[in-house]
Amino acid sequence: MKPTHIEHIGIAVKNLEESIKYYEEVLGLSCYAVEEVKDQKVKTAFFQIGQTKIELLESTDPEGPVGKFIEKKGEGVHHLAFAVVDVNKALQEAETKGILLIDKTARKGAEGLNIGFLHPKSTGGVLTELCGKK
Ligand code: CMX
Repeated sequence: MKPTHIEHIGIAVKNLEESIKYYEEVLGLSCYAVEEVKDQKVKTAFFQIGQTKIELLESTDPEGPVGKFIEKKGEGVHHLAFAVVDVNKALQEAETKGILLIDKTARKGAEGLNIGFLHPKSTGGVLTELCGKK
């Protein structure tokens, strides 16, 4: 599938507004978008660094993926997202290579991108997202 770059790094936080302060005031980045992704039960904030973004994730539901993660592990790096040309093709390719898929086909994520997740149990403990425009 050969990803072109790291599209974003997802970071689970307890409080979006509080966490944005660190990225803006200490690192000097600026938050260019805040968006709720209802389907994923999160509110997100984005920062751009070169080709890559930082995506802060605050849970909107304790039973959602980020709510459960925070409860179990606390704040921290939640997932790594690779940019691929065609998400559905990349998911199929991963499955044929024995990777357990969370999403069999692409769905819509933040910023209108197509996304699909690979299960951390088959990727060495790293929740992996594939994302792209196609
Ligand atoms: N990174 C690494 N491992 C993780 C993880 C993460 N983010 N989240 C859960 N796990 C691990 C758990 O620790 C657990 O390991 P053990 O069995 O060793 O304890 C295992 O995965 C299964 O976890 P679980 O609690 O039984 O299962 P969950 O119901 O929490 O589901 C997962 C885990 C990854 C399948 C689920 O979080 C998921 O479907 N994630 C994809 C969607 C998502 O994360 N959306 C939020 C971001 C959306 C966005 O970027 O816009």
